[in-house]
Amino acid sequence: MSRLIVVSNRVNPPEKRGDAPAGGLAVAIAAALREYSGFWFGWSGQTTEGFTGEVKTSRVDDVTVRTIDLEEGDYQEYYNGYANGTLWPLFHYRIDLTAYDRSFGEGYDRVNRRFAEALAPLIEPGDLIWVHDYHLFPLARELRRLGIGNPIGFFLHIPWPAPQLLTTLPRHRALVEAMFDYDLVGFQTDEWLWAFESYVLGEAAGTWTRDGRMTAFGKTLSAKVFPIGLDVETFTELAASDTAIQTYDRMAAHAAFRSMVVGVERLDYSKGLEERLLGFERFLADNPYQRGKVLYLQVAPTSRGEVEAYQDMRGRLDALTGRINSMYGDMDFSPVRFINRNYRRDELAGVYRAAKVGLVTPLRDGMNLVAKEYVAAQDPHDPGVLVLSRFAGAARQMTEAVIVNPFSHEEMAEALKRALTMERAERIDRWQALMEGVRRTDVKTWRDAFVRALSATRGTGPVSELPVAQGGWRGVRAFDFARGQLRGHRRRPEAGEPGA
Ligand code: GDG
Repeated sequence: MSRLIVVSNRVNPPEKRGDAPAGGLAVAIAAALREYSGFWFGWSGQTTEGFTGEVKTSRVDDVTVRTIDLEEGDYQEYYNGYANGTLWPLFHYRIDLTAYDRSFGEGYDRVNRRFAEALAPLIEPGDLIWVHDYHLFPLARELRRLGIGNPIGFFLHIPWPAPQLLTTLPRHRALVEAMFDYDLVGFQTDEWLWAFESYVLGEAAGTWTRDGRMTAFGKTLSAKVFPIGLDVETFTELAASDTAIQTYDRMAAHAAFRSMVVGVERLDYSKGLEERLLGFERFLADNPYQRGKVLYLQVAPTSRGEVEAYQDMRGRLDALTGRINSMYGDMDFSPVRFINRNYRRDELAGVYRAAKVGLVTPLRDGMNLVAKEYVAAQDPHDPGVLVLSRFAGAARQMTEAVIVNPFSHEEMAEALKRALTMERAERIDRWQALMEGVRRTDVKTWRDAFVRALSATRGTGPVSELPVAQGGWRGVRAFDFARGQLRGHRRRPEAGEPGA
């Protein structure tokens, strides 16, 4: 069987399964690699004075990891710069926060080249290479330049922006062209696939081939939807652990007859924390009889603390929390508890279970695994209610949640009220449907579907002639999201095209 080589920016498998670092990607990849032979390649998280390119190999909780160190300049330009100062905000629709700095782009290309040069000698014929996320868009291009012809797939964990936004990026065309060095490109939802398709067809004169692939820049790729899921088995084990139960008891005692609402995420502007606090404030303002009866706990460990936009946000959140607590608190009670630290996953499971409402309201999110974790941690006989932003990829699947527009404080307040007063029978019905979906589309389904689709590609070969549909029409395909598959569209061939 082929080996699977997973490549991502950071390589950080959890040391112990209960003790994972924050970040959905690490959790999902570690689960995938326990099942396949192969290794996980990427940055160690360390910086050195000069770049050595030395690859270090180790084994962490049944996963073989191979890492390289980066230079300080790489870290600033590639990681803090282009990846998290340019691409992350742009791909989360925040062009107001996007830094367009040429040196960042140069650092980004340099690090992708360094990754490729360190990885290429480790690749054997037959290996499947699976690249993750926005830090590494041009990695396949660099590997192809070094003569690697293996199948290479790419999975984007975050949204793909609408063309109107992407075209604000100075080198947008080069970025999309580099995608065509992959054989397979996966997105979390149909919405992100459509946005990609829209750029390729509209800006790059691309087309769909009859067998459901996309052609542009003289190259062809498969583009598909693979919604990421939870490692449900491991997570439900964690939720039943002693630590989870102790945390549950502690939280239940702390809430002391109050209903607890919980939010858990990395401290990131895409997660809508300010809007959530404003929505909660509105809820307290509109519902005086709920004051003193509801406690909102927000767990938000620091992430990317060196990027300026993150530091600014921190100050605003502290001010907002202070305002709500002084307005609606009492001598012995504060309605908002904002905790800026990392908890163990088993502790989080206990916190989720103790909360009557899981408030997951990002402004834009590729998928959002917290929504799925909240559901998986609930008591089947007395489950809490998930309030979920319509702008999370997860909302495409989790339609039985209370779906909300996080930009509207009124809607947020109403959704909270509805969730907190929902009858048990309705909570159980909704939870059962949600849990069935969480189980059906778990991390294994995601991983196996991607690896199967990648194995079915051929790697780089000569670009074949565009197939022409019968009757002189060229086949163009679009995604049918009700059926989860591509459906055929047709358009007239243009003058000069075969079949015109
Ligand atoms: C990206 C995409 C996509 C949070 N706080 C703590 C902690 N966490 C864990 C959660 C969850 C993970 O971090 C967050 O995953 P998300 O999916 O919600 O979000 P991102 O980190 O932005 O992940 C996202 C994901 O990739 C996967 O494709 O869903 O859309 O943005 O697992 O539990 N974990 C621990 N302590 C904390 O305090 N241990």
